Amino acid sequence: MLNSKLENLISFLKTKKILIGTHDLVDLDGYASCIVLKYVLNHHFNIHEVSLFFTEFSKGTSQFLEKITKLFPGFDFSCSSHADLSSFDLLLLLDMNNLNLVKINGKEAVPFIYIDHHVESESEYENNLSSYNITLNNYSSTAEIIFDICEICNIILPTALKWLLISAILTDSGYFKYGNNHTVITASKLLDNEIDIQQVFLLMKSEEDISKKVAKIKGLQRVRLLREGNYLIGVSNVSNFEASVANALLSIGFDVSIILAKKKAEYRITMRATKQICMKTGLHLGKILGELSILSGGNAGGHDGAASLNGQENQEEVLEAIIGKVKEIINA
Ligand SMILES: [Mn+2]
Repeated sequence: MLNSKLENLISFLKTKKILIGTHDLVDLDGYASCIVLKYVLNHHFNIHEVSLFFTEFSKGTSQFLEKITKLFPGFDFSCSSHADLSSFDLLLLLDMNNLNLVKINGKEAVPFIYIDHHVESESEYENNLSSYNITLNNYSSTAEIIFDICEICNIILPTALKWLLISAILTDSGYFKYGNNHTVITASKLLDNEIDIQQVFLLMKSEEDISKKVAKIKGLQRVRLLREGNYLIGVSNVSNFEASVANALLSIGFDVSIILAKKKAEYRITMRATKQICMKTGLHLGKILGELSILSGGNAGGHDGAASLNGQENQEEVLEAIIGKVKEIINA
């Protein structure tokens, strides 16, 4: 399927002026996928009017970039954070499937295409050229899709780009915890003599922020334990680092974690579930939050074991509905 989609997409892109971008708080998967796709379009398909655009980087991405730039001093990892959309024909949006997640002025006016691995979003936009979208939710990262594109086209990537892809795959798959066979096989193809996995681990190790540690501890102090048979659900709240808190709850023994974080004008609910509970019960957090996003007046997205929702309204109702839905599924 990727083969035929790719052929159509490439012939459509041939004559276009393209801007490649990803969601805000750029993570490694979004960053690596954009950089490598630009390389592929430039070097393999001779499409040269391609620019990159990134908004704010996540802390992890910034730390990683600092280190990888030192490792490959000759390689240009830089990118622009300003883009005048009026000079482009098309936006290629990677690692996202909801236009709201990208912060570019005037984005509504430009035709766009997604390349992504998340569950397809409910929202439809007039300017999405949906027949060209490549959305494969059986992939654990967009980087794997981009690598498959390289393989289909027999492209040999420079070592620095392989570093980016392997790092992106490791982050998004939670070091294979959320991955599948394809994830491991792709990683093994990327690891050649020039890349040592221990060196990659070292580069990806980030210094843990003291405020993140405090958030995790507070999240644990406030946790509400709900027991459903042999399953444990943890509900808590923090102001920041909700994803880390959600992960921390799983690591101490909860099967499902639900973390509420109140932001300025909105609230965010972040959830995690173990692979085991998802496989045994059919629990799919991305679907649950997707269904409740209308009630929240916001948007949601994610996978079976990891998902989040940004809402403006009905915070308590949404939270209770999530808990109810999780109980219903795991008791069915
Ligand atoms: Mn991703």
